Amino acid sequence: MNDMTKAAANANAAVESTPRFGSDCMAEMLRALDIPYIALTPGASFRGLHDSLVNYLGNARPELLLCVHEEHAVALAHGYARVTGRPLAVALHANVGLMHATMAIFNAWCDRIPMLMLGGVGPMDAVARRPWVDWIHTSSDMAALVRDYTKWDDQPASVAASLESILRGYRIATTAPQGPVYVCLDAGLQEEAVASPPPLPPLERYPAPRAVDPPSQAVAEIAAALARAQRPLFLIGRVANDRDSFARRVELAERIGARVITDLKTAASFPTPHPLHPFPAGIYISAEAGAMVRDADVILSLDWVDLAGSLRQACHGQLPSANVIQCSLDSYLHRGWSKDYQSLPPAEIFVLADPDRLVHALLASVPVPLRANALPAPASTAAEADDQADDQADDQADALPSRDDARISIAAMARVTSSTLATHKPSYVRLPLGWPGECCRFAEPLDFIGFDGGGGIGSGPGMTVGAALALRGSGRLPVAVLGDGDYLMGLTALWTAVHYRIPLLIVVSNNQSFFNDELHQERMARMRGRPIENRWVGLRMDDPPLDLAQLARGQGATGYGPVHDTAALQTALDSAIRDVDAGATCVIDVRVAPEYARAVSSALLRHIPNENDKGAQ
Ligand SMILES: Cc1ncc(C[n+]2csc(CCOP(=O)(O)OP(=O)(O)O)c2C)c(N)n1
Ligand SMILES: [Mg+2]
Repeated sequence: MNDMTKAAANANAAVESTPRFGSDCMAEMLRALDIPYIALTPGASFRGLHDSLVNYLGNARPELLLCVHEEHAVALAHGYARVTGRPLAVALHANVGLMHATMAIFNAWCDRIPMLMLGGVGPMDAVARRPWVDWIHTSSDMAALVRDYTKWDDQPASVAASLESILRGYRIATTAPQGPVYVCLDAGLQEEAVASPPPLPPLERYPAPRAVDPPSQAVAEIAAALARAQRPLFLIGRVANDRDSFARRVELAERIGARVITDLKTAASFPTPHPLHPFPAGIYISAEAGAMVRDADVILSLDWVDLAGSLRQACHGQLPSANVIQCSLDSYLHRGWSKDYQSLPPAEIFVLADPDRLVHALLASVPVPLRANALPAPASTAAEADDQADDQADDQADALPSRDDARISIAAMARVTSSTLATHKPSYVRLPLGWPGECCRFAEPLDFIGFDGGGGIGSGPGMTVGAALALRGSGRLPVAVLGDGDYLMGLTALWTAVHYRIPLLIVVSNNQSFFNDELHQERMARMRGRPIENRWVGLRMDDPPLDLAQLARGQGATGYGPVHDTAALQTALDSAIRDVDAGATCVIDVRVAPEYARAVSSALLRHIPNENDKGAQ
C-alpha cells in the first residue's frame, strides 16, 4: 500500500454503493474516466463534490491532493500531465479560487496541456443561496474569467447534463491539440438529492475520436523534398514523449541524414548526444544552431514552438533560403485574445497533422537510408564570432561592482549539479535561463520535462511536485533548478509534496534578485544614457536576505544552504540525493552570481530587426 492509498484508507470511509446526491453521480463520472487524482484548495462552492469524493468514493480514484493555493493545484496537474500525457482533475472554488488559478491555467493553455478543471458556482437558484457569501461567490458566467485561454467550458443545468459535460470535457481536453477545459458545477445541482440517479454514459459508446493520418499526397511530397535535399534540418518541438515515438524520430533523422535542433521550451524529444544533434538545446536559437538553419535547404518543423520567430532570429530578420515544411495541429486552437500562437510561419508545405503521425508515415515512405553519414555542422560566421568576442569584452566593461559574499557562477553550479546527478537518472523538470548548453544532456524521453508554457513565474514548485508525483516509483530522480523568484512565488506548493510523501529535489539558483529584469533595466538605462548602477533597484531581494532553506524546513521539507562554493554544493547534493532516495522533499539554496551567458541576455533583450527596422537592436 503506497502512502496515497494509506491516506485514502485513513479517511473514515463510509462508502456507499448507490448515489444519493448530484455530486455522487459527478464523482462516479470522474472514477469512470479513471482520473487518479483531483488537486484542490477547498471551497464551499464544491462542498457537495468534496463530500462525494471523500464519503461516497472513499477518497480513492480520484484521490484528493490538497494544495495551499489554487495556482499550485493547476501547476501540479500541469507537471503531472507533462510526464504522463494524462489529465488530472482540479477543483476550483467559485470566483476567488478560479481567480487565483488563472496564471497557472494560462501556462497550461500555452503549453497545450490536457486538464479537467471543475468549478463550483452558485447555487444559481438565488432562492437557495446563503446570505452574503454565496452571492459574492456566484457569477452569471464564471467561465468568462478563463474562456480566452481554455479549450472549452460549460455550465450544465442538470445532473444528467453534468455527466455528459464532464465526459465531453475529458474528450476535448485529451484530443490533439490538447488543452485545459473548465466545467462549472452549480452548487445546487451538486447538493440536489437524486431519487433515481441518471445512468453514467457508457464510455464504450463515446470513445475518444480517432486521430487522422496526414494526407498521403502531402507525405509523398515531403518525402520527395527530403530525398532531394542536400542539407535537411529537423526542428523538433511539441511531440509525444513515449519511447517508441522518440525512437522513430531518431530513425527518420538517420535515414534522411538530417541534422536536428531541439528546444528547452519543450520536453526532450531527440537524444542530444546524437551526432545529428550537434548543438545543445536552448530557449532561443544559439548562434551555432542559427548557422545550421541558414545552411539548410529543407527544414521540417515538427510543431516547433514559434517557428517564424526562430527562423527570423536565425536568419537575422530575413526569410530562410530553405524550403520550410510545417507539421502542426496547433492552428485548430488559435483564438483572438492571446497571441501565444506566435508570428505566422512561412511554409511551402503546411500539414495540419499530428507530427508523430507524420514521422510514422515518412518512415514508410523512406524505407532506406538516404545518406550514409551525418552532415558536418556548419561553423557560425566570422561576424558572429566577432559579435561573441564583443559580447565577452562587453561583459568585462559592463561588470558592476560585485557583492562582497562569495557566489558560484551558474556555469559552475550547473557543472557540479549535472555531473553529480548524472548517475541517478535525473528527470529535469525545469532549468533556468542561464543554464549552459553543455549541461543539457538528454538521451531519453523524460530526461527533460519542458518549461512552463506561458512564462508565468511561480509555477516551478507546483509543476515540480506534479511531475515528481508522476515519476514516483519510476526510479528517476525528479530535479528542478528554479530561480529564487520562481521558488519564492510558488514555494508553498512544497507542502503538498511533503504531505503526500512525494520525493523531489529543488536546487534554487539564488541570485537574490528578479535578475532577468535587472538586464531589462540596465538596457533601458543604457539606451537613455542613465546610470546602469541603478539596475537592481526594485528587483534585488537581499535586504533582508531570504532564508530559502528555512522556508523549505518550515513546511517539513529538508533544506540545505545557503551554499556559497562548489565544495559545499557537492556535499549538499550528496546528502540531498540520499534524502530523496529515502523519500524526502529537498531544497538546496545555492547563492549564484547575477549573470546569464551573454548570448542568452542578447536574445532576451533584443527584438529581431527586420528589413524595415534596421536601426533597432
Ligand atoms: C508572474 C510573473 N511575474 C513577473 C514576470 C516577469 N519576470 C520574468 S523573469 C522574472 C524574474 C524571475 O526571477 P528568478 O526566478 O529569480 O530568475 P532570475 O531571472 O533571477 O534568474 C520576472 C519577474 C513573469 N514572467 N511572471
Ligand atoms: Mg533570481
